[in-house]
Amino acid sequence: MKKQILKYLIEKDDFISGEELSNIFNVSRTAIWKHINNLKKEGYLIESVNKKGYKLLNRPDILDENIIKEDLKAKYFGKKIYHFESLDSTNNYIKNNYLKLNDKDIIIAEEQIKGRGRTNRYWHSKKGEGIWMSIYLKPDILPFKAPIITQLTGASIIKALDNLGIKTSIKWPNDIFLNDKKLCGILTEMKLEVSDLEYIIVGIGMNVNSIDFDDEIKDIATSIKAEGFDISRVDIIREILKEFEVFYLDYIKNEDKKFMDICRKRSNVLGNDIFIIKNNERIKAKAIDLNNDGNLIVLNEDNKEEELFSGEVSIRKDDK
Ligand code: BT5
Repeated sequence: MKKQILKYLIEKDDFISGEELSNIFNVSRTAIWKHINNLKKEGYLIESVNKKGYKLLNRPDILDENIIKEDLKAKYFGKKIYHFESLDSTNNYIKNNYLKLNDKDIIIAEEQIKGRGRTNRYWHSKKGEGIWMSIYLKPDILPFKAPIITQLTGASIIKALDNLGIKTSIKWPNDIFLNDKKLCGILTEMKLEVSDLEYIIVGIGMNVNSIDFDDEIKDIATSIKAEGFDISRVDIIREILKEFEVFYLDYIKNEDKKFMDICRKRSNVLGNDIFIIKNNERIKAKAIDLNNDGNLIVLNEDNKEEELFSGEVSIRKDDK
């Protein structure tokens, strides 16, 4: 009943009287009042005005499965969302529990104690400050077709944020930038069973509400809020799942890679001089293209073309 009342308030988007609600749901006005009070306790901001009734002003930004599902446009992704107050890492959760999970399940944590970036770098993931989320995938594809899913995810995030009025760029292979600072990182991992793909984990870490960053990242990181936008984590997750679903299903079913167009168009490295960091070595090069395998084509110092695979390579845009 509470859920139905909520749905009604969302759709109405205006005042509705207690009497009208009690007629619609065939319960007393006191019962309606109790449900409204419970919704308020859950964090829903509901205005009550004498003679006018109730109006929903704001929904809570809790990453609870039911709240995300309320207005979710994705059909498959988000069907099952596991939401935790705290985890070591959402990617680790999948690694440790994959036998109990199903294809396309989503894991979200309000905080991560040991959030990870590539090569075990620490990923700052404070409570309530961002989206710390992993997607569990069990596609029937060959293992070599999996790494490009990092690019697919990047394109989905760019599109999702476009839909919300935030224009970001992508730093190959796995960073989303907003106003020249890192907003989001993607960590794609996979498990092989002999030579077959057992699963893929797509980990997404996006700073949303953070204002004060730890010293280690304060010069390089930003958040949605720090750049002046007021958008809820729930809305961002809904958009990401919607856009990811379209690109992912097209890729798995038809090998469609139109997401690579977005990665090229919104790349902040193509055409620039960069430094490639590989095994602690720093090599100067110029980024010239991103091919349809998701690999970066660079011109090295001898003017020779080289294809970079995302795996263990980092790039810097300048000599920092
Ligand atoms: C990444 O690695 O950018 C991938 C980050 C993926 C995090 C998600 S959260 C959900 C899921 N569960 C996990 O445990 N991980 C995934 P990489 O390209 O290696 O970048 C790591 C570097 O980014 C660090 O060395 C810092 O310099 C910087 N960094 C760390 N935390 C940051 C943050 N919150 N915002 C911006 N930059 C950060």
